[in-house]
Amino acid sequence: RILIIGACGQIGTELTLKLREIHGDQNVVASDIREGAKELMQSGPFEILNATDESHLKEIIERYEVKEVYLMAAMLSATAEKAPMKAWELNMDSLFHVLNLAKDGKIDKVFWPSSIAVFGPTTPKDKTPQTTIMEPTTVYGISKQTGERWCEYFYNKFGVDVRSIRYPGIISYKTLPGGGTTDYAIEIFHEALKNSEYTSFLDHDAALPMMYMDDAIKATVDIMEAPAEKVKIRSSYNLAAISFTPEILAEEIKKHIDNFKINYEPDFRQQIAESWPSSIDDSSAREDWGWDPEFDLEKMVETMLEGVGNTLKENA
Ligand code: VAH
Repeated sequence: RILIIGACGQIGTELTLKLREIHGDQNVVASDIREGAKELMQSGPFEILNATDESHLKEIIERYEVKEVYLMAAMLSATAEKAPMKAWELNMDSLFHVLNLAKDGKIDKVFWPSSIAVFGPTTPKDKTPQTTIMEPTTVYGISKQTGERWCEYFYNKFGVDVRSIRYPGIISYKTLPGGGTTDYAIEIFHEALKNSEYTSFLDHDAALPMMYMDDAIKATVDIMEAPAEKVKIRSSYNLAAISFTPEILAEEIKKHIDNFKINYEPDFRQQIAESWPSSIDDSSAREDWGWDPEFDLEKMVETMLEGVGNTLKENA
């Protein structure tokens, strides 16, 4: 069976539903610190699990005969700045528990998400290379950079088959994100449809690498299904799809909502965004395991407006 830790989060929710579609509902166990979306809770096994509770994690893995683990639980960039030690504990202890269980032969394969947050203000910003200067200035980024080093160490030293992707900002409508710097690119759709106006917490020219959820899920499934010998990088792969600024995103939304108005009131998250790349070179992922995104800016905006629009109607 497969276990997803952090299954009720923004990526976890849709990853769980996709993996249940592929492997069968009963073969994918969802777990999180609290219950989640109805569709997720009703479609297969669920366990309340604190990702830092090693003995409970081990008990669940043994009880369900879990062979693959997707560790999606983490405290994201903005929230982590408000609780550095809690963020470090959650992001790192959970990873050590999973890597050690894999080292002990309890798990055969691990997915662990990294982030473009591993890059910092001294990293080349445009088409950031796979291997380059990494001096992250956020707690979240430091935890992801350290996590990458440990994933590669457990692969090299103990043969643990752990695979990782540096997600850019992920855009989706089924589950709201929790505490990210890129969340403006989701909030903007809800506000545009409700009020035809949005005040962005990032400045007009804050360019960031982004990706529509379906592409992020596709990359996650693809890297986990790739033959082990094709996964040459065992720290984490750069991944890219779209790069845009709040201004460019607003212009695209205006093609659908012509009276849409955007304002800019940058807050502390502007400094986080400025420390990150504006675009990513993902040629290694394309070459090694065939990465190829489907959603460009136009298609993402159309899909988000339709999806958020339907959600607002359902909840009206
Ligand atoms: C965040 N959405 O904003 C996450 C992601 C690259 C951004 O890591 O913290």
